[in-house]
Amino acid sequence: MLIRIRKASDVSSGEITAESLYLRRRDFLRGVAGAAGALAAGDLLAGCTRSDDRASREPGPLNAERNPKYGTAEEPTAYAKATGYNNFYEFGTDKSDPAAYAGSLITKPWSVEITGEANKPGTIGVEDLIQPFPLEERIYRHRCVEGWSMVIPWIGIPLGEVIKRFEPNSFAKFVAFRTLHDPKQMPGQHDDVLSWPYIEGLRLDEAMHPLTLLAVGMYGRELPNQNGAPLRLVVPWKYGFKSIKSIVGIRLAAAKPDTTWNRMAPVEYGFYSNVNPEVDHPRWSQKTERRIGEFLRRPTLPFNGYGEEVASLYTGMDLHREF
Ligand SMILES: Nc1nc2c(c(=O)[nH]1)N[C@H]1C(S)=C(S)[C@@H](COP(=O)(O)O)O[C@H]1N2
Ligand SMILES: [Mo]
Repeated sequence: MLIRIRKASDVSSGEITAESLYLRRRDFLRGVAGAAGALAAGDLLAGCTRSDDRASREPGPLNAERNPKYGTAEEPTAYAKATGYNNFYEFGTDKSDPAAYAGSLITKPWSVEITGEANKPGTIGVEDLIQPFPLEERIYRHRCVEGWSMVIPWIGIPLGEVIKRFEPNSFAKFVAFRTLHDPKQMPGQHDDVLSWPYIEGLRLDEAMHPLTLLAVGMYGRELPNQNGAPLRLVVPWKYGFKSIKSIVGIRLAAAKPDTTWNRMAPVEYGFYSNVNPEVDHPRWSQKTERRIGEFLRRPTLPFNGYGEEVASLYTGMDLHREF
């Protein structure tokens, strides 16, 4: 996705020449058109060793202005962890599977179909979908229902701004999301560990909340495939599984949509799935978490620490029952 390429003045000319020429030659030899020449961004990629071979598979650079209003001052998790310890069952269920196998996903070109209760539905390429909006960098806490967490500098745009373009009508109360379903590109879909395609949903007001991000990058680069390239949701006050990856469909809905994990185990995974240390998973406590890269567990915060921003969305609801 050629969105915003780092300005030439941001890197030394030596880097540009050596690496982009090398990549262009490789792309040419492979017959791949339009791939961005990846520039070194070593300062952002702490903990990541680079070799020519590895660099050629790294996602291209992406510039975005940091938005300090939304986000944490905490130190981001090492890039190698954030891109090497993943849940993306379309590529296998081990944490190392997505990094090993997501190379088979073709993310360019990529289009997204917007359907349902909207005045202006349609199918649009991902570049055009996000082109009108300035990319923002936001450092968010990211907590999996399994009890680990990370701090990730995402790059994206507020989902709400995107949804407005399609003009939801007065029947729209929810937003449903769908991941690509193509077992040829996503070999994990040959197994029925989950029902495919992976689907998720939000209430419309959750989707329109300014914290809710449609991400196209992380750590100053485009999204690696294992993190949900080219387009994923990031809902930082909910458990990680709500943040659906590699989105091909967005549907505005009048009725509450089905979600993959709720369908699989309704007693364990509710529609809301807000991070809540007071509501344990039936098989384990949710009171603490292990921040990847740290040794001791730390307490889990209500709404993952974003309560000031989002608690008002749930006034009057019993969050033990509507979990
Ligand atoms: N399509 C799809 N989206 C998905 C998943 C998945 O298996 N398939 N796993 C979810 C889970 S359980 C988590 S914790 C996050 C992990 O995101 P990360 O690998 O970028 O940290 O992605 C979520 N989105
Ligand atoms: Mo998760």
